[in-house]
Amino acid sequence: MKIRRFFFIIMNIIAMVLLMSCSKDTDQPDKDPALLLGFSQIGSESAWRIGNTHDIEQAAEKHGVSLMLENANQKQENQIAAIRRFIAYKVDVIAFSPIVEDGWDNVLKEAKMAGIPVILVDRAISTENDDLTSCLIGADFYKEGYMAGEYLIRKANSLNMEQVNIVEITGTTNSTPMRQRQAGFMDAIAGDPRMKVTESIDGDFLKSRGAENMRHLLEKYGGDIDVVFSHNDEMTLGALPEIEKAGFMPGKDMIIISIDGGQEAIDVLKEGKINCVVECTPKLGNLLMETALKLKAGESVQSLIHPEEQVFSDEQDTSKIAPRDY
Ligand code: GZL
Repeated sequence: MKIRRFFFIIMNIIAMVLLMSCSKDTDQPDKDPALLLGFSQIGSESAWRIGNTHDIEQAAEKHGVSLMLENANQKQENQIAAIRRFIAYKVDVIAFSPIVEDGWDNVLKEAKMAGIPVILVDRAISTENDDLTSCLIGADFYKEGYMAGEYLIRKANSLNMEQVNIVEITGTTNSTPMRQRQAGFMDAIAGDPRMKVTESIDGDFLKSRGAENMRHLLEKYGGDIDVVFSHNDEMTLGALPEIEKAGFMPGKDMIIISIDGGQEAIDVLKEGKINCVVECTPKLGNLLMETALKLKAGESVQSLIHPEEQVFSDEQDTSKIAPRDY
């Protein structure tokens, strides 16, 4: 009798252990995400921006990151509201691409109080408090502008130009790419007395505004325009038909310089209607996920990470430019 009772108790203990281990497994989700990342994206204003969003989504999946991505539709107030939602949701890391450089201190102080690290993607902020963000992952916009200016000097030399009248269609006023591309370009041409910027006008990185601004500039300066320096491909692609409607051949009668390097602009470069496209890669997703995972693990990260970028132009065999997936 005692033996039977002993075996009965042992069997019950084994059954309980097995049950607990099984129930423990079913309580656990199939796979805990590596981290929960809140990302506020500016909008969908350009092929570059759409490519950037797609790359971040792909990188999140590849790294097992649970991504809360919110599109701000070009409004800073929507980005601020999204960051507040991420804080309330207690995400592990917040990342965002600030549409303009100013106006972020209050919401970033709230993120800091909540103990949530913040990564800047693509664009920077201007602040007195340099401890509100952990890292900036984005292009060296000053260098992009400088490389555009260096190309123009080489092009003017090859055409034996004595006077170079430039119109500039800028990106969103007070955004990092606008400020730094303009600064780099102006610094590159500053020492060349032939170079004269007749007007700079804000195109907000939008195709429609590129067209509208080009119409205004053609009405005002017409054939006196030697160069169009545009801060992104969208505005360039908006401007080109207006140049042709006015009876000029872009790439021939006017030197066209653009930035981003999306497929559509590269195709037009190959047609000879754009002379130079400075690359600005939107592929920041892997760098973002690797950095966010390090922050969650309590590891230190570089404060500034610039991707490698190149210049595409009519100085090279453009038929050899590899397909661009944005
Ligand atoms: C550059 C990015 C700019 C692109 C534009 O990194 O911020 O914003 O050049 C985009 O196409 O709108």
